Amino acid sequence: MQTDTPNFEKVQLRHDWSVAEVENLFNQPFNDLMFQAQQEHRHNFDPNRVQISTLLSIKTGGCPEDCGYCPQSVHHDVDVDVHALMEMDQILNAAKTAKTNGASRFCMGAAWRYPKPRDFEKVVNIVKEVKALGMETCMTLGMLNKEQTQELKAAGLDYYNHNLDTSREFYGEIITTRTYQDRLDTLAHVRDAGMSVCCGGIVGMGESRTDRAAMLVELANLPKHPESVPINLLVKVEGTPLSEVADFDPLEFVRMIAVARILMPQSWVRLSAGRESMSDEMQALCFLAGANSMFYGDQLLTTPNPEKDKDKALFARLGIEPVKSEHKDTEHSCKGKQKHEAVLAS
Ligand code: SAM
Ligand code: DTB
Ligand code: SF4
Repeated sequence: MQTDTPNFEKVQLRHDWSVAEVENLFNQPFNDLMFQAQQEHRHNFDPNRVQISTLLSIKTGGCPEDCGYCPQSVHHDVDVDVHALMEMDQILNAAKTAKTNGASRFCMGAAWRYPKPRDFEKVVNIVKEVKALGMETCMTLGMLNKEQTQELKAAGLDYYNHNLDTSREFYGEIITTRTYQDRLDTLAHVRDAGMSVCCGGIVGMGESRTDRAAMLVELANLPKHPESVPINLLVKVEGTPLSEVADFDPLEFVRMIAVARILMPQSWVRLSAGRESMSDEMQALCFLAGANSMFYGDQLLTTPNPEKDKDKALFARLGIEPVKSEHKDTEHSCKGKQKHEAVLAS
């Protein structure tokens, strides 16, 4: 039997993990970790359904922040196609195409430290129009204050993406222009405004396993688990300070997914950036470990994502089908079940 939406039981989700305890999860034999993660996954979700989002960079490059991984920072010498905030028509056309292609959520990213008032006004209108197409909306615009989160919520924004990126301890090695607390403050505003939180991080930046455990602890110990947890594998872009970091062990990446699933059993764990460098077999292990969301479409923000045909073939090989809508109403319960309608179009 297949169901589109998870049937969450009212279980007590934990928010009191210690780093040592989570390191012990990581340190288990691979097969034991996978078994535990798969049990959690099956208990909460249909293991053969993956939620599909499409990304669009609505404002690219020229960002004043100095995030070491990011091709869009003015601090790095990367050749990106810099452009100001896109016109409404262009954005709506991209959203319609994404919908036709089977995406249930349209995620829009802007390379800002925070949105300035004139841009913010435009962004609010963009949310209203995309929402009117019948899609879930997600935005990632940098830091927001309380009033901005309330306005976005009123406009119909479903999700806000704002990543912690790494552990508190390693953060200063990667970003110096804003603090960990700045990130947490924006996340609290988003939560208080009643939007769903999309928050995760990046692995493969030279951090330790302890850092990875500590980042997951930060996420799981938030007052409420983020509804969506993107786990990005660093895309090494020439011209960024992290372009020469050693390749990351694929099985350690799978462990990261599995531990995220165990800590946040009712969250959508997103296999995010970095799929272009992953084999089908590695992605299959990620789905087995509990990943159940991903970006679909040839482009992430500035870097490539696997071609749509390649992902369609992967889904066919694995017998995976896309989720149309999550219909998740609270952290602990999800009552809505709906007929599966989504298909992947090329
Ligand atoms: N400027 C906003 C912000 O930082 O919140 C939104 C856009 S930013 C590009 C969104 C996220 O993309 C980052 O937090 C980071 O996790 C991810 N990201 C950026 N560059 C990446 C890369 N080269 N590899 C993997 N993930 C990356
Ligand atoms: C997230 O965690 N990953 C996405 C989305 N949220 C906005 C972005 C990935 C960006 C990868 C590098 C690029 O394409 O510029
Ligand atoms: Fe700017 Fe976001 Fe890139 Fe950092 S990750 S440089 S804030 S666009």
